[in-house]
Amino acid sequence: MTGLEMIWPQECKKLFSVADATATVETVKPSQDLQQLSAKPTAQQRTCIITGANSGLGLATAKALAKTGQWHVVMAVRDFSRTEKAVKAAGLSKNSYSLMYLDLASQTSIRQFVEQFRASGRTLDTLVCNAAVYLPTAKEPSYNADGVELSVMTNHLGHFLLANLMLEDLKKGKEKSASSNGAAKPSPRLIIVGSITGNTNTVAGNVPPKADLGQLEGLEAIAKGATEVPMINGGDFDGAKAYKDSKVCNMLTMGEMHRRFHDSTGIAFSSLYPGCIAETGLFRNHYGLFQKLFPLFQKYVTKGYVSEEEAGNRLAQVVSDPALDKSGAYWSWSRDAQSFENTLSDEASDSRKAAKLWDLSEQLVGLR
Ligand code: LMG
Ligand code: NDP
Ligand code: PMR
Repeated sequence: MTGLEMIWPQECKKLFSVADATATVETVKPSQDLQQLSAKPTAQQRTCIITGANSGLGLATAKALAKTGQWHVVMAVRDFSRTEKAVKAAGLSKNSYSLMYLDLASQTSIRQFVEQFRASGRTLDTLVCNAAVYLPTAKEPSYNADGVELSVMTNHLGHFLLANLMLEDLKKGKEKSASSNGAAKPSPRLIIVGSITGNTNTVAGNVPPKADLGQLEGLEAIAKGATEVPMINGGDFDGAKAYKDSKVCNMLTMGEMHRRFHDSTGIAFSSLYPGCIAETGLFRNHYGLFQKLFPLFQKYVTKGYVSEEEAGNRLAQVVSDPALDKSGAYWSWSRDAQSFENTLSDEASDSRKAAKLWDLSEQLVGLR
């Protein structure tokens, strides 16, 4: 491992968190050295970026795609040494993956990531917005350097900005494949991981606290200049609700992208609930007792449990299975592991709310 590889994440963290707050600190230039750390995809491979690919669902999906030999996975992560360890343990071959630094809690880091990806000259076939934080035991909200609550920023706004910026790259990928002489490549895909707990048309979605974005009063307040607004609906902080709300935003964003861009770009936008992967890092902030009992509850009571490996195969299917290329779809799997298109809750499929969320989110990430 080179020195740069070891210091890069720490250095970036410092720079990005300050840069967002003050806008006066110099941003980090794309580094040639950093790009050389990573193998490039071969001509036969397609490229898939996965955010938060160092653990849980993201890592399992990276493994499933890498082992096909047809995919090169760009693991967009904030901790290189942990990712390297995970990759070694999984035995991924050198040219099946590369690492790029991304902190979704920082707009600067997201823009830097996109710049670096472009500087590497790669073509993008699929973007998977997978990373998330869940802060169920926090009594007080945490904010990023811009004063935005961390679950909203990481899970929704960070991915909203990334997905919008990378539309350009996905479109280029499509143009390239159309003009190449080889066999026609499948359409590019943009996948945003959703969840059952954000959907109130299910039992899981009715466990309190329930998702409810209200009329987006909290986001409106931020757009008018407020900082440290804890909840999207303007209410008091509740970490479990903030997570479920962010998942509703993920699913609304997928639907809105489909309505706005599918016909003109040919990109397939989709979301999914991969099953309850009850042992991932997502629950790292939950009580110890919860971490012990929750997998048992899901295995033996709800029967909604899936292993990381199975969930990774499911998301990999959404990335690459020709049968799952429908745009605007929210995928789920039945007990016998068959994929089917599921129905979103009223709120997660509300196109008026999606349009308002889009408008406010654009303002909050400086897209207009
Ligand atoms: C909150 O607790 C926490 O306070 C918060 O921090 C956060 O974690 C949040 O959602 C996350 O939860 C909520 C509370 C809700 O949950 C609990 O306290 C229960 C924890 C359960 C976790 C595991 C328990 C394991 C126990 C059993 C172990 C089993 C071992 C198995 C061995 C088996 C061997 C054979 O809980 C409640 O408030 C309780 C009641 C809520 C029930 C709500 C159910 C809603 C159903 C409504 C249906 C409505 C219909 C919908 C329409 C469906 C349409 C198809
Ligand atoms: P994990 O905690 O294992 O994975 C989440 C990943 O997100 C980690 O790699 C984490 O990186 C990364 N991440 C967190 N914050 C940031 C950030 N600021 N910038 C970049 N990356 C970040 O959880 P899961 O694998 O369970 O979660 C993956 C997705 O699956 C999430 O979208 C979740 O909502 C969804 N999901 C999970 C379910 C489950 O039962 N577990 C069910 C339904 C959906 P780091 O290690 O650096 O913190
Ligand atoms: Mg839930 C009936 C089916 C079912 C399913 C599929 C899930 C998935 N859960 C179900 C039911 C219940 N859960 C019931 C009846 C209860 C009350 C006992 C319950 C409780 C519960 C808690 C406390 N469940 C939880 C929590 C969490 O902290 C998790 C959460 O809400 O995170 C936001 C969670 C989850 N249950 C799920 C899934 C997939 C989660 C993980 C969160 C997610 O990614 O959406």
